[in-house]
Amino acid sequence: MALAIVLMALVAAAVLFHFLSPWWLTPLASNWGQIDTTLMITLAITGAFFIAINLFIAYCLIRFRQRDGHRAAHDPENKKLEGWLTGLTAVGIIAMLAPGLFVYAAYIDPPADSLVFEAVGQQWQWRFRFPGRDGRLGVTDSRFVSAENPLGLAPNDPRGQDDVLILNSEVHLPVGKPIKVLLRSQDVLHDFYVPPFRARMNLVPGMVTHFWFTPTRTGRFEILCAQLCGVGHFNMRGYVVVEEPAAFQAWLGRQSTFAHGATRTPVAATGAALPAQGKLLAQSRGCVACHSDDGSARVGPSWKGLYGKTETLADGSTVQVDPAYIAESIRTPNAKIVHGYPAIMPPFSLSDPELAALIAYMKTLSDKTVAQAGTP
Ligand SMILES: [Cu+2]
Repeated sequence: MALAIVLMALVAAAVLFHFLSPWWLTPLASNWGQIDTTLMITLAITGAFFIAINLFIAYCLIRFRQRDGHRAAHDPENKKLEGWLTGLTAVGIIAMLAPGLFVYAAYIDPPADSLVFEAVGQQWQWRFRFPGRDGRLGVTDSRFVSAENPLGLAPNDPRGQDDVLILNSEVHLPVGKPIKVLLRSQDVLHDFYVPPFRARMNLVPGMVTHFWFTPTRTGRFEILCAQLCGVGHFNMRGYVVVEEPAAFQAWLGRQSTFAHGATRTPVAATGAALPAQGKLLAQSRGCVACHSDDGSARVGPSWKGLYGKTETLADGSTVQVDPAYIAESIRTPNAKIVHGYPAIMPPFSLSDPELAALIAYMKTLSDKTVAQAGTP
C-alpha cells in the first residue's frame, strides 16, 4: 500500500513539475517551430505512457495485495491482451518517429537562395568562413592546415582567395534569410548547437555535414558544442549575432579575406597592447579551459607565476619556463610533460606574433623574469 501511494505521489509531482517548472524551452528564434512540435508530440506520448504505467502498477498493488486465503493466479497466455498491447505500443512509436523523419528531411534540404557559411570546430574553439564575391567557397584539405592557414584552404584555388575568414568565435548573420550551415571538424567529433534556433548537427572528422535555418529574431545567441570532445568541451562556446541585413553586410565588409592575409586570429587588428592581445587569444583559443590565471588548479598548470619558474617534469628533470619552453609546450605539448599532469593537451598551431602576445600576457601573471635573452 505504501509503495502504491509513493507511485501516485510521483506521478502527481511529475505532472505538477511539468506545468509549474520555470525551466522551459527558450523562445524560438528560427523557422523551426516544427521541431518544437515534434518534441511536444514525443513528450505527450511518453508522458501519457509514464502516467498510465505508474497508475496501473499502483492499482495492481492495491487490488491484488496479499490477503488471507487469496492467491495470485498465473495467466501465461492472453492473446487478446497481447494484441492490444503490441498494437498500442506500435502506434505510439510510429507517432513519435514519423514526424521527425519529415522534419529532418526538410532540415537538411536548404532553399536554393540560402546564404552559405561554414563553421569549423577544433578543440576547443569555433571559426567561420563565408564565400566571397564569387559566391563560392574554395576547396579545403587537412594537408593545408598550418599556423598561417588554420582552416586549410587550398592556396592555389581561385575560388578560395576571396573567402571571408572569421578566426574568432563570434559570427554575424542576417535576420529573415535562409542560411545553410556547412560543418567541418579539424580533429574529433563536435556538435554545433544553438538552442534558440532548435538547430544542431554533428561535425564529423573527414566529412562536411550541413543543415539550414532562417533566423527570425535579432539578438546574440550562444553556440555550444554538444558532443563531449575532450577536457575543454565545456568551454567550447561561441556566439551568433543575428542583425538586420544592412548591418550584417557592413560587418561582413569589415572582415578580411583569405588572399588579404586573414589567416590569423585578428587580435593584433584590435590595436590592443600585447599582453591584452595575449589574454584575448587565450580566451578565443580555449587555453583558459585548462589553464587558470589565478593559481587555481585546473586540468593543466596555472599560468599564475609560471613564467620564469622552474618546473619539474615527469621524468624528474627540471626546466625553466622561458619563451622557448612555452613555444615547445604549445606546439608539441607532449615533448615535456610537467610532473603531476596528464599528457592530454592537443598541439596548437600559433604563429610567432600570437606566441609573442601569449608570452607577454604570461609575463604579466608572474613577477619572475628569465635571465637569458630569448624573447621571440
Ligand atoms: Cu567540441
